[in-house]
Amino acid sequence: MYTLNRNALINLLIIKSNFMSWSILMNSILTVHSKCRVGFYPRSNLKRFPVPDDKVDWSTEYKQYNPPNYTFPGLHGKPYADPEIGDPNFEPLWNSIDGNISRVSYNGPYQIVNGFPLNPLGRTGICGRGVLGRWGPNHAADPIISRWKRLDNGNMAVGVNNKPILQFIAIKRGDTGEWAIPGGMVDPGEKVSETAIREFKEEALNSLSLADKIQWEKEIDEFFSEGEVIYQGYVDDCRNTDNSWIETIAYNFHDESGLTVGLLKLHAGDDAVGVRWVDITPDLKLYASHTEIVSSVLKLRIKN
Ligand code: RP5
Repeated sequence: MYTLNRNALINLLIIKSNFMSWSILMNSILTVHSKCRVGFYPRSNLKRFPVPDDKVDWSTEYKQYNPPNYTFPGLHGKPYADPEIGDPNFEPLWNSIDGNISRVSYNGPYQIVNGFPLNPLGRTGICGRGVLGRWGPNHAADPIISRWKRLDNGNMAVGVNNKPILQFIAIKRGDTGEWAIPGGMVDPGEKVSETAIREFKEEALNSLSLADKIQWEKEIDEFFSEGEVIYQGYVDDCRNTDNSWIETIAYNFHDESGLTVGLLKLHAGDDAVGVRWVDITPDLKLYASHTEIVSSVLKLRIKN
């Protein structure tokens, strides 16, 4: 159950001021992570140390636990990346707003052990920073653009139990090849809501012709003035480690009439283009925790 601590409350107030309308935050979807506990770590040949379900929690003793340590060498000196822990010039303010970087977790205060932040969801089988830029929380934003599926004659399409079918704009990720929300990482000093809109434009509008892009830019800015926070919290991302993890705020921007962004022609069904309208169905499988996040939009829009 999501507990509304002081940090979460501050974040809520910030979010509320960004949009004209908003909904009650969804309870944190995740109580345990699994996708960041299996197989090889991305962009490495390191296999994660096995972490059985009953040994995920840090409070459970796991004497044999000996995870490999990995920090992607390419992070060194990158403007979006922290220096190494132990570097005398690096004095991060954990659990705080640190200059223009938020090191606050939506899951509440996280522990610091021997100078290293600990993943709030528990062990992942790998320590270090992996390929993530920040130690501790790495903040992302996810825009879920939705519309009702319509037939060629404009009538709403219906699915199981005669219910309307909700669709959202998905992109195909270049790293894992999985379909996902077109989200991205928050730049230092950037408002999370602005990241969501920027990422949508960068990732989903790229397939449009220049003329269409110019026309849509205007429409989209108006459409994006109203959004609803659908989820705020941890993401079960395969890049997470014991000391670095991704958290997100997901916003739903819904085109009820289908007459604005809902008209975007995204080469539906064409996987090669990498962006399309996708039906939100019970068998939908997406990257990281995106299935759960997108499903919560369905719960919000289809009441019963
Ligand atoms: C996910 O990774 C987040 O939910 C967001 O969609 C995405 C951000 O990472 P990049 O796409 O920028 O790599 O965990």
